[in-house]
Amino acid sequence: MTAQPEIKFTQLFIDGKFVDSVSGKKFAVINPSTGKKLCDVAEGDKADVDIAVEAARRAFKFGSTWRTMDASNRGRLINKLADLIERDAEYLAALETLNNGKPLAEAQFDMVCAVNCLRYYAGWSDKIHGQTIPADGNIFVVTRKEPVGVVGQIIPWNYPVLATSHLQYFVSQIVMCAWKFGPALAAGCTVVLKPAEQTPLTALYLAHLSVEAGFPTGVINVINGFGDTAGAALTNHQNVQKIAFTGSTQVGKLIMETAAKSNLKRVSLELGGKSPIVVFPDVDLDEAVTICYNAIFANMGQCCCAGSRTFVHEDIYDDFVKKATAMAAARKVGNPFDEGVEQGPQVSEEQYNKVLELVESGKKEGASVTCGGNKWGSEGFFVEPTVFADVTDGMRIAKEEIFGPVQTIFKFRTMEELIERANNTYYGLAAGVLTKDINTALTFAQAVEAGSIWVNCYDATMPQTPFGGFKMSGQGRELGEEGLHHYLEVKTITIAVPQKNS
Ligand code: TXE
Repeated sequence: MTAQPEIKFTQLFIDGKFVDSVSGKKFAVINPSTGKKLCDVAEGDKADVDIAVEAARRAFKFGSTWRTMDASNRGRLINKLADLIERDAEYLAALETLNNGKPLAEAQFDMVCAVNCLRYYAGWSDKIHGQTIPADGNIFVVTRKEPVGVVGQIIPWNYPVLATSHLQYFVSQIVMCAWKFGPALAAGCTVVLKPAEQTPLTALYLAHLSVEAGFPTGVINVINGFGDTAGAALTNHQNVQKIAFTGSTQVGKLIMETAAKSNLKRVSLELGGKSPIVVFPDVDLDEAVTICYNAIFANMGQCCCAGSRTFVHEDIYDDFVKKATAMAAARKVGNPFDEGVEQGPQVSEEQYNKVLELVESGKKEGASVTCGGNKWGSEGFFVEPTVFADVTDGMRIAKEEIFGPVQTIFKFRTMEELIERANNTYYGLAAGVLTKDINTALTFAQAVEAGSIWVNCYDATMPQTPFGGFKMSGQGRELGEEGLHHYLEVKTITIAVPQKNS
């Protein structure tokens, strides 16, 4: 077992320094593997958000070091931050595992993903440009892409990290930070980030690394705190020009409302999902079962794009359920620091209770539990890998985001019926289709209402590929070139000239 890492930073990070909160208040961070306190961290609130936003505003001011820096040098700083994460990857991975409960091997892989994401956006820094436009009249017109300004970034505790041999994505706080910092800094914005109250530790360590990387003070600020205090203060702030949020659909709605009522700040949202993964009868069954298993069980099921509705063609349904059950039953649950452990605890007691409550509802509503269905162990927030067969569309487990290690398997007969049922959800984050027939794959891919469609793979999200939701799964996209747009304003500069020339 790897030794548990020392917790080095627990204050707020404002204007390049670690400081206590104005109120002096603190809150406990819990180890999800034991349910016991890991440490106390400073609790930020409106007063701290005000100070952090002011620091971010100063850093963004006309003539500041950040505003006058060559774009290529912004890229160098982002690359330097990536280098430092790489240097300290073992420590950071252990800290993530301690705080979030994810298996250490996954956390280690997350570091690679975070580094890749930052390097991708570092490369964009000096490639963000406008156009010259042949407009009517004796004028010369150029557009510039400018940073939107001070950005508030509010993140959850789970988040996905990246692809292994199965093109399988995992989830962590550090990757979430990379997804948020990368495009914002490449665009030239300054940032106030609020990590999830459950998992502030790696974001704070990243703040520490930003000093070593050489970012000017005030460019990166991190405020620990709760959603309805620190998060709401950020969303409500008159001097924050954009909020990038990842979290629940319910809070996403609140964020839009608050943004509209305060200063019409720009908003991008990456919210929940109930993503279908569909299996046609021409597949290699073992491979299909494995892809579906990884799609739902990765990161304890705490993945926004988890393949949480498994639709299997009736011809192979019974065989699929048998194999899926055997696979889930063999999943190794335990201390996430132990070698070979595939599943740690849910991130918090609240999430653990939510998952178990939904599992109970599935039993009551008549789905068949073929594996698991209970809590696991005697301490911490562990849930048994659970498989439900005979799930029907009206059940709560078919409609609500469980966010746990719970596979729900539905039976389908025709493509037409499948498309209707796959789209019968408020969500639209992702979908998967497993088949050897290209026409079947493309028919489904074109018909399903979701932001990412994976064919014969799942969760294959790379820094280069846009990610985000249709319908109530979000607004806008993260990653790829698309992910930059939300951090940029377009300015049109029109210059009168004596005479135009074509
Ligand atoms: O999310 P919240 P929670 C889903 C998943 C999960 C459920 C609840 O189904 O079970 O949401 O999780 C901050 N103003 N997802 O409660 O509350 C909060 O402090 C501003 C899917 O953890 O949305 C945290 O930093 N901010 C999702 C962040 O929002 C507020 C990942 C997320 O918390 C706020 C997580 C407010 N009023 C949960 N209230 C995904 N898309 O991956 C809360 N916050």
